Amino acid sequence: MGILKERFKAKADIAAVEIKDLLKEHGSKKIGEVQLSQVYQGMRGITGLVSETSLLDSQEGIRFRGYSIPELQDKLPKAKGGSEPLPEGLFYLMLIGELPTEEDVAHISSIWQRRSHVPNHVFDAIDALPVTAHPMTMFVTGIMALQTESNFAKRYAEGINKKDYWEPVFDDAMDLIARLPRVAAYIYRRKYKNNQHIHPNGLLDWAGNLAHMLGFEDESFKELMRLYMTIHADHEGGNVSAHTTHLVGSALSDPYLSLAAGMNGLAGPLHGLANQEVIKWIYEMREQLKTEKPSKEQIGEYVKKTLGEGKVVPGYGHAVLRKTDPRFTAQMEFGKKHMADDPLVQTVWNIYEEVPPILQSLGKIKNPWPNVDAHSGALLVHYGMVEYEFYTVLFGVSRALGVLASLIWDRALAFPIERPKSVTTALVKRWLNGEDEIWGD
Ligand code: CMX
Repeated sequence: MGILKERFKAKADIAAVEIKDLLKEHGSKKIGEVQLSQVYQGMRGITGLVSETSLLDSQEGIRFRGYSIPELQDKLPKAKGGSEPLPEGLFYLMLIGELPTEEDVAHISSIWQRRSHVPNHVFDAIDALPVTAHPMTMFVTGIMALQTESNFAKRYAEGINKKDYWEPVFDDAMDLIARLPRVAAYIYRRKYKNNQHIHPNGLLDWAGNLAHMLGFEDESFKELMRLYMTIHADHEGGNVSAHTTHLVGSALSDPYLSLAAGMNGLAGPLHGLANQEVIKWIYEMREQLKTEKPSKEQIGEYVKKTLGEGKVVPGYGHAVLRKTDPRFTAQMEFGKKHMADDPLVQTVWNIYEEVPPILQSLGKIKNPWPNVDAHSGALLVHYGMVEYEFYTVLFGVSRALGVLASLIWDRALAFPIERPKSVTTALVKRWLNGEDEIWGD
């Protein structure tokens, strides 16, 4: 067993005993009451999941194992000469629960380099799709084609002891994370760069190598990728991509099947696809207004037009957050440092001034503030990555870090198959009339 695996196993054994004791003593304690409106409206606010890797506070935003994004930027190891955190370090933190040393991070970089080989049939599967296919369709196809490599699926077929499930899940997670940058870069270069692919550079860190294979050698783009891959990685357990990965994994579907399911959820416009929608929306605004840099008044009018057409303003609002997303702020800081004069980035900042009061004035939107997707595209465009349909793939590569670290924990803690109870409206009506009961199991 490798060092990382051993360390994880030691932590997981302690946690499993703690949880067992905790449930023995407090298992029947009530966490809260569920309202009928929550049952109908997306289970908002119902605590029903355990996800060890991060926790979201509605006011403060995300904390990964207790650390905020600015704290991660301060405390996680950096690339040589760089100032942004290496995502390898965040993965270590999410998996082990402690800050990594430089050596731990170098160890993960080298494991991921070693395991990054993508078999040819994966590229063939992607190539079988028309080049017009959406990059997220290609990405999920690539992940599904990689499933032939699943250690968990093989070991399960051989009859693995359930106590050992976590181990091949750990191996699959590491393999998958190692291979995703190559799959993502292949999709980008196939669709947008004439099928001219770039070999990996084994000397680079995971995110730096992704930037390199995409075709961006600028050191500050590599820094952006390190930041991007860190801040998009996890957002506790209830968001669609994390919850789906966890749910599908609970059926003992292997990590490839589980991640592909989660990525299909990320591809929805109310979730990860919002990052492409933001840039598309700004481009359309600029085209309609015939200006590269719309004024604040023009932006305000355009927002009202969007709302009037029954559409959402992409990049704004959140199911849990009630303040500006710290992931937005981290990207804004990056923008100020590297490209303060960029007209598109400035437009994003002007939108940030204009949109919240308008959304607030509608009276129904719980959070008028920007989320992570409001900013990310403008930074990518600055470096020349203008192909916005690709953006959600980048989100997905990063999100794999969090959801796969969680999946390893799920199996180590022997979480059972997920199966909440559903009801029909007919039953709800009978229950309201006192003619029937709504059972909890
Ligand atoms: N623009 C217009 N209307 C919005 C809105 C926005 N940005 N955000 C919320 N609303 C509307 C909702 O559609 C809902 O309208 P109806 O009552 O007519 O159905 C109402 O305001 C109340 O919604 P809410 O409780 O404030 O928000 P939800 O928890 O239901 O939804 C989210 C959260 C993110 C789906 C929603 O804010 C939204 O659609 N935002 C735009 C898309 C987006 O940026 N998604 C990315 C989120 C981050 C991520 O996962 O990557």
